[in-house]
Amino acid sequence: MDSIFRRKTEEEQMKAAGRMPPGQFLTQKFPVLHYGAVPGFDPVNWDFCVWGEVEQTLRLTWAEFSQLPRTTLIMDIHCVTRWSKFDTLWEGVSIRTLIENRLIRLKPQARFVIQHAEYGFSANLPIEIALADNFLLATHYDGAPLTPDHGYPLRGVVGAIPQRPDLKTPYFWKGAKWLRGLEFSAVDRLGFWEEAGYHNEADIWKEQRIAE
Ligand SMILES: Nc1nc2c(c(=O)[nH]1)N[C@H]1C(S)=C(S)[C@@H](COP(=O)(O)O)O[C@H]1N2
Ligand SMILES: [Mo]
Repeated sequence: MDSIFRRKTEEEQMKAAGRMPPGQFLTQKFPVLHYGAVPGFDPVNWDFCVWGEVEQTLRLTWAEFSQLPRTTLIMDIHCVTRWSKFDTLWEGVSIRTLIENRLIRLKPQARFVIQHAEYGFSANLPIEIALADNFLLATHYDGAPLTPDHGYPLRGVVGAIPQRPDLKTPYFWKGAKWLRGLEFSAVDRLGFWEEAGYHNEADIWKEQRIAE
């Protein structure tokens, strides 16, 4: 009972604060959503690759990835199936850091980023969003390594930063769990859910859920 009242109260607070996109409800749980099975992780053979419109392809082992400078990020995440979770804490590596450290050197024609994950899953984003403060290559959620069903060891995450209405925010599916690589592209290419009929831009405030 207690938690039901708390949920309603918090939902009203988020609405009043302008943090609740249309058609969403607040959840205090962390639902698990994906297509297919949860892959295993083998730290010896796992790698993270960057290719496409870059000056040089990059391949990092798990040991190397774990040494990269880290960023923490608190944001609200909004799933197209209508649950929203507020003030979620993530830790990982930002693509911008990889660029600043010159591990990634973009060619000028790079305009889109396609996340490639285990089992061929992919998610596409314009480069402006993937390099913005509300996108992270996350290894940790809420101070602990990701659990296998939430994407261990690495996933993309994207959400809304309440103090940053200037940032475009897509639905949470635009972050690929079990991420293995990034492809920079001059042209846009639909990812897994986008190919299945979900909206390519997926703006949470415009309720861009399904492609027209
Ligand atoms: N690899 C992979 N990543 C994925 C998906 C998927 O099917 N496979 N689904 C997306 C969808 S639809 C959502 S809502 C979020 C859910 O993340 P969660 O299970 O951690 O809540 O993961 C996204 N990332
Ligand atoms: Mo989703």
